[in-house]
Amino acid sequence: MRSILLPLLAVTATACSPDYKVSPDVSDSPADDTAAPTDETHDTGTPPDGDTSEPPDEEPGRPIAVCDVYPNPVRPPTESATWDGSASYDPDGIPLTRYEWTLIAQPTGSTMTIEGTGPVRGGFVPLLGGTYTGQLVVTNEAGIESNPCTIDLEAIPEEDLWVEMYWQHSGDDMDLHMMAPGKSLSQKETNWDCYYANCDGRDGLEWGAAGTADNPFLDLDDIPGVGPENINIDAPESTGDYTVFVNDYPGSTYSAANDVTVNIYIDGTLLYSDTKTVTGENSYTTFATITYATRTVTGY
Ligand SMILES: [Ca+2]
Ligand SMILES: [Ca+2]
Ligand SMILES: [Ca+2]
Repeated sequence: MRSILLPLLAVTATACSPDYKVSPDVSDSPADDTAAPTDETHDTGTPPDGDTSEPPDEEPGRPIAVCDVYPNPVRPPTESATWDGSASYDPDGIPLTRYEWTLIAQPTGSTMTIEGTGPVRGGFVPLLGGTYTGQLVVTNEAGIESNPCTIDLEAIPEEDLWVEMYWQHSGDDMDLHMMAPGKSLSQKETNWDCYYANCDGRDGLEWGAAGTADNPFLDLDDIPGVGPENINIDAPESTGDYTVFVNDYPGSTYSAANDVTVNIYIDGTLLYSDTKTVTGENSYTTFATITYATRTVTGY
């Protein structure tokens, strides 16, 4: 099921090519003419990886920036992507001296940057699901800049149920909670409620059938910042409804209004996103119930 739905999301979310390439490959670009392949110089101007990057904007006298990123999609919050501009070139053969990668778009609630220097920037680990857009400008030894290329990196949860939360103002410790199917909020903060105190890391909680596939895990926990936190389940139970709520934990006092956002993905597709304003301390705000059997999310 997962393998069918992931490409569908990618098409919907980006209007980009659904063809995910995991490494730069200049050898399979269709040749424009019958000239002998010249992989090292790209003297035909054909975009070496044009099916995942916007085509280079050729202009006489300018170097050409060529964007790639892999793996794509990437799995939050643990898998690392690499932005790769090493296929960039100068049609006149002038050496390139500068590669400027910039993250020009990312999901709301994400504050990432592309770190490092040079054409290849690894170690990019998205915490939130969604689209991250990188832009590259290269400069040649003569000081002439290319036009920018851009490429979208999709961060798509692999778990069949993925709940993520972030909030607006730091200094206010919000906690993400999820109740097991069929359990009421009166059982919160027991082992039928997955939250920071009992569900952190890959130990999770034993819910459902024997084995870990239907167990919940809190992958990310945050206290001083603005999140994100996330709870996920590889293969959710099909009986009953999960309930997602947020506790404004009183350990850090911040009683002014704070906007809290919860996003819920089922089978890799974002089905729910809502922002609620939370004020005061130690309140419990219910966001949604999840009926996995019918792949539905009901907001409150
Ligand atoms: Ca927290
Ligand atoms: Ca289990
Ligand atoms: Ca508060």
